[in-house]
Amino acid sequence: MTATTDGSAGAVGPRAAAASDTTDRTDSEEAALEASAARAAELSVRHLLGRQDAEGWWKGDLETNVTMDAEDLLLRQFLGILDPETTRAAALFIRGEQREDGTWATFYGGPGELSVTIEAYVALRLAGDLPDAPHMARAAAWIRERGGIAAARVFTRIWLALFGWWRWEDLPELPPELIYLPSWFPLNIYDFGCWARQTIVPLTVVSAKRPVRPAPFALDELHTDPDRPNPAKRLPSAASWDGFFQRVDKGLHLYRKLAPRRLRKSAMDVAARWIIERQENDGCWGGIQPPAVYSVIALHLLGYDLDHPVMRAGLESLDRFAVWREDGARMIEACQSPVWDTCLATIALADAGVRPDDPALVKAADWMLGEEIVRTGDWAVRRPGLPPGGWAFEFHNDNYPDIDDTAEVILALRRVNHPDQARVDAAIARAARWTVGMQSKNGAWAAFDADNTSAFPNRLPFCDFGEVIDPPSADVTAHVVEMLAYEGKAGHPRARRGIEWLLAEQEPGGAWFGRWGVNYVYGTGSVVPALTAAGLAVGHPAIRRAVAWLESVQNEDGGWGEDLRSYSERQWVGHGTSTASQTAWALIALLAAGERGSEAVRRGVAWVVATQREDGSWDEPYFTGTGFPWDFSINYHLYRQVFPLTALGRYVNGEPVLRGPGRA
Ligand code: R04
Repeated sequence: MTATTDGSAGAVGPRAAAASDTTDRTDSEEAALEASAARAAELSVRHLLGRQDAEGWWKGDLETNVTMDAEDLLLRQFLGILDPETTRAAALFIRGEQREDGTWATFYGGPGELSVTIEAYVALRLAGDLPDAPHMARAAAWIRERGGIAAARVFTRIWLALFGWWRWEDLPELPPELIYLPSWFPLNIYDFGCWARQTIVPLTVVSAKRPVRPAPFALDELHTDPDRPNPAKRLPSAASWDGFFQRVDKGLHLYRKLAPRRLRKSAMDVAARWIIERQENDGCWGGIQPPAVYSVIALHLLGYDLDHPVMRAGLESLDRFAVWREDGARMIEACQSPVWDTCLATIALADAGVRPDDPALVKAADWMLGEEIVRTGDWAVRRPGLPPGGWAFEFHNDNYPDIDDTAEVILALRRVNHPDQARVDAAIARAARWTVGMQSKNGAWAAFDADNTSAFPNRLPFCDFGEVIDPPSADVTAHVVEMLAYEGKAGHPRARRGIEWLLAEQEPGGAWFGRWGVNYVYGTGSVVPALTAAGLAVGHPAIRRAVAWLESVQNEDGGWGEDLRSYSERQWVGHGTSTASQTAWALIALLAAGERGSEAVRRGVAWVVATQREDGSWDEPYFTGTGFPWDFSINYHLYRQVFPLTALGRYVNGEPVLRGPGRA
């Protein structure tokens, strides 16, 4: 969109009447906007400081979709530990998320989704909602219309098979013997992204055991034809990859009958050991809810009683994913984001002018230092010998620090004047060395692993949901490049390769794809500040193209928004209702590109100021984060506070100046 002259700067106060001296008018408008931006930043700082935990961290709710809540109830039903209070509170939440048409979506404003709707429906039946209740009948009719249970994803059908509502025979096979494949062999467990691996290893045990618990009710209303569970199943040509892997799956079904019993038993023992070795200090697995759920089921099937220490800790960790709301509803978080939220809040506060030695920032830095991961993890399978360092996203995930958090924590620590600077420097040195060592062969960085790019896992019929590999992405690579630049290493050959990769990755329209945030606005908002921090001139053609793209998708109201549908439909790329976090990402990029005085920035800042609430916060019903693009979306409840503050801070105070070996 080209700059308009009518302006949307209502928040800044009434425009001066047409003056003959346009320069003066612009200057006073600029001053008014700066003043209101500074006031908004101050309010926001106060709000954010008020939300810091006494231990130094921040954590916003991590909102996803009701499969988390439904599966939590199904798990408890399966284990025989479903209690009325949990059921009531979870059902209250699930009911509140149902849409007008009877369905459940995977994100705010999104379309009804079959697998989510089935799981939510079954959970409500567990809670006692009857099939002929209007909200249930609407859901069931919609489910049948879409092909019923047969058309649901594999995960959903596994959950139903646990109660005999689906036939195990009609699910893809994934044998536990998988765990024996060496790490150089195609489809070995280390070819899967860490989250998929942590989910799949326990599921191989579950699907080998094929447990069926008595169903508390029939579910005929969700089948289109209960006698022919999967009428749509047709075998694609053997010459295609899909056809090939479907035949492999047929072979695996046959293998199930022939598998030597002792081999199978020892494979499951190895899997159990693998799972138990990876249980975190707090009893969870990988810091995310799904692996914990499946690990608890698998271990239970292998004979671990509910009061075995491993099981007890596992079940207690599941309770910690629950957020109890004021209305009595209970929401399950897929994951908790304290490290990520804390480094982003620290950056926001520092860039908004909170002094580097402010006790709040020192406390945050202290807490982050205590979270440093000092032991090796499964990432070392691909990078043996690389010394450990870095940070994970969650409270407890020592097996998997991630590259994104590590880069951002370093950027945050460099903004704080910590009394023990030697300790900070040492932690950063370890973390930066680890990050550099995790560079993939193509010169870019992924979130958790290096060179996790095999094409095979995605081909398995078992893997019909989400991402199952962890290839490098522009957003993570940008954060690493930005960190290396501020560490004074922009000229290092490793950083140069990352920069070259980013430049090659820019799309013809001028934007970068967003893997962990929605979408091109996030990618572009990540890459532009990284490239300019690394010394690329703001006049570089790549930067100019990015600026032009951002300006072209600015909304009439001055903000930016990009709908999650941009992952599946081109026409949504760059488009959607304005949100606080996405507007901030665009502004952060434009400011880094030297556009501070532009009409686009002026209108964007005015939008941020105008939409702030009285208590200094912003609202954001839209989901602007992703676990997996399209399939699994995240509403990070702190994004709406930290990113607008970062943008306002940089608008008011200029680009960040960091301590340490970089620019300071
Ligand atoms: C924003 C960048 C930090 N980092 C990404 C971390 C995201 C944290 O949130 C989640 C991560 C997840 N992974 N896998 C799942 C998941 C959920 C999150 C997951 C979801 C569903 C199923 C299995 C796994 F909320 Br089923 C990595 C780079």
